[in-house]
Amino acid sequence: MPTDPIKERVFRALDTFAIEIPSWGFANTGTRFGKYIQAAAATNIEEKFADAAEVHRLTGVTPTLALHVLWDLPNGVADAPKIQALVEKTGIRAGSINPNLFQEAEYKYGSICNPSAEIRAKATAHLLDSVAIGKALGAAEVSMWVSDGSNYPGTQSMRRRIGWMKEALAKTHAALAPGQIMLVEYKPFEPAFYHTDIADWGMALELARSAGPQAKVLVDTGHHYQGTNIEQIVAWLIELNALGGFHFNDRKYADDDLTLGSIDPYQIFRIFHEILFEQSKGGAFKSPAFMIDQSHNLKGKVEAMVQTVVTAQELYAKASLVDQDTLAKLQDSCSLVDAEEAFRGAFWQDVRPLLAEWREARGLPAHPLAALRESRYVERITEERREKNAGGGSSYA
Ligand code: AOS
Ligand code: ZN
Ligand code: ZN
Ligand code: ZN
Repeated sequence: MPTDPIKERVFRALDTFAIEIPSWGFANTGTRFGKYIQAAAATNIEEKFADAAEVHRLTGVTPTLALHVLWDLPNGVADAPKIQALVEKTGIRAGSINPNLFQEAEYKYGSICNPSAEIRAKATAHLLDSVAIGKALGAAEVSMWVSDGSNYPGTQSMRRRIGWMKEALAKTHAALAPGQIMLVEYKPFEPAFYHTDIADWGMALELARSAGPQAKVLVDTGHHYQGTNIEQIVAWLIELNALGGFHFNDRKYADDDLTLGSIDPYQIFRIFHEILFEQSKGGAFKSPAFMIDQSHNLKGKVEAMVQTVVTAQELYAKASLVDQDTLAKLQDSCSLVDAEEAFRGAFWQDVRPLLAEWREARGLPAHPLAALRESRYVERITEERREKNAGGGSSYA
């Protein structure tokens, strides 16, 4: 049987591709103006695991669920056995553990960067508890988004807060199990609107480095100013062995948390290209954690999650079509138009038929969204959860 090199390349890429889905993607969310209640939204952790299992059944590439400590394990590490039971029941493993340093009123002026030593200690204890949860569940990453910052110039000492942050991160790092990774996420603004304590990848990188070797940077694609060359940041982080993972989503204006690839699919393709370029060199590169961080306020949640996963696979498959050797030669000879054509030519390929073939070869539904509709899963959970959501649903479930 003649082998098809294109198909082989795409299949090889797809076989190693997995993406983590967030528990908060199944719960009721909204905007700062109000919450949009969906009858089918998950109202508790059992339902979140059930939704995750359905997405995994349909796509085969979402074996882990990111957990949010405050929302999913309100009693901290004491809730780990309950989660473990759900892992066993559904076959979905615990993914990244996300501490919550932003919701409690006490954190109004900051958590680990708060001028109050007492509040800093409380926030640090929460980070240590998150590490303990990760250990109990065998979760690979503790994923930290620190929302600390200030709204007005002169109201906080940026310098002293750097010191407090370093102290808390070092303590957290010291508690990690071997192999456990601490991810440091950055974001330029929101909820703070003058200064954010970890505002960009340079700050995140320096903080990760000062915390220790198991700390890496997390790139959320929605956390950059307009026009930022995100793939260049990714290239640098790979170069520095500091890329820990991604929070994928898309945006038009700020941290919009829209469906990956809905606004600018070429950008995700370019990011994947940097990963695949490094992989093609055949070294010891450990692929970063691919995670989804989206809030579907208007779309149906399970449907949107399946659509996201499928889109991520399509863009990854497209990026795998870039012929690295050919591209390198064209770059060396500065054949600009041909190099660009070799690059964007891969982007313009329709890989959907190949994806359907790959899925069938792996015993998965060829068309996950159609299979979701046929299963009537959404109709079923809508009926089951309607009552529970009628009163407004619990916040973030
Ligand atoms: C917030 O903007 C960050 O993207 C967080 O990573 C994320 O949305 C959050 O951790 C969910 O709480
Ligand atoms: Zn994020
Ligand atoms: Zn965000
Ligand atoms: Zn985001």
